[in-house]
Amino acid sequence: MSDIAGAMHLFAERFGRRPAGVWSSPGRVNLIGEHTDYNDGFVFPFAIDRRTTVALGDRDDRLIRVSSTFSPDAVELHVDELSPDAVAGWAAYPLGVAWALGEYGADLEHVRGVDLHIDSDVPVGAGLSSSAALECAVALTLDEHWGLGFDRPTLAKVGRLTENRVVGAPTGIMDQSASLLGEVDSGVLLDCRSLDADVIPLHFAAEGLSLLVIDTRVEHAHADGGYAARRASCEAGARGLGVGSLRDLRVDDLDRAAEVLDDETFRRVRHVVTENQRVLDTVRTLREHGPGAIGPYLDASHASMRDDFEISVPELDLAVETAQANGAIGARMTGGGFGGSAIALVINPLVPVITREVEAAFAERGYRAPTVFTVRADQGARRDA
Ligand code: GAF
Repeated sequence: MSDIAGAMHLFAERFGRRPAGVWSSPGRVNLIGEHTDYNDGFVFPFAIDRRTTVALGDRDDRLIRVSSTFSPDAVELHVDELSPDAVAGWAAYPLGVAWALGEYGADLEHVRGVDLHIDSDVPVGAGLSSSAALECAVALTLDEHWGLGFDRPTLAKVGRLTENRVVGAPTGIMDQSASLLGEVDSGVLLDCRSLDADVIPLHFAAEGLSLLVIDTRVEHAHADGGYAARRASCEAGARGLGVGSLRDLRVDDLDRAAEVLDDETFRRVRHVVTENQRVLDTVRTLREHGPGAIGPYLDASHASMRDDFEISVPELDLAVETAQANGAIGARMTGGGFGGSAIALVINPLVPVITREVEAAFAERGYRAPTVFTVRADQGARRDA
């Protein structure tokens, strides 16, 4: 587990002195609203109690040196040499964030160098946004240390630019927004067009509910083709229907869409349009009837991703079906798809039952053993020390 004392200790071990400060930012689970963010739509994620921690020390020169618990070697770069493709590998994330801050107007000519040590307990490749946690932790660290004064929505854009240009994944703004704006026991309803965010209490614990994550351990990467292909289909659908983005369509418009678009593009569009509506319905239901009533929307979201958007994999379907068959309130894959995790909202006594049943179902099919654990909605990015 990543913690503050641990982060300070690791920094001291790597750099031989105490850090000047420690910051952290969490991974996220998306409760509902998948592949809607880059279509200007709605998402409803929450920040989780798994965090990436950055310990920072001052330097007298203008070098940025980054080290990580997960790599033996530190990587260093002069501030003047920051660019989207200056380095490869894990260090591209923190150094890319420093570059992206400059793209958003930070005066990098007058900042001094820093040493950063990065630690994390957000699982990598599980669809829980370990990369956004890293980007947002570094963005907040440098923003506060250098006194840049960016607001959180701008830091989210800095993280997205890093992901798009440095990592090469054409992702939207959801993950970084969840990581920066999340609050304890709450979800973030984000309008990805206006970037208006509404923090909404989830009341899971008060209602005796747990949110189970089932990491299928099928690794996904958004820099691969599937994610970009889905995004391209959405853009083609919007063009074909003469709208700026799929956000401009309502469920009532789908009959016309079916006439104009080819079958595959139509199904991609139908997922996005109905998913936007499901996000709004989920939030309304949560407010009016509590979390125990949102299950049908989670289930419908999964079916839509499996059948229309075609981003699920057999392991995710099995996780969802097993959770549903054993009494989950609702279940769906979460994140970009093609692997990663499913989530299931369950009453507390069913946590061990569903865990056991999912593990048994995976073993029976000969799938790699999944990792099953619960998460809580936690605070977004913050300074810890
Ligand atoms: C990934 C992306 F990073 C997000 O922007 C979002 O598109 C998500 O997939 C799908 O909803 O997490």
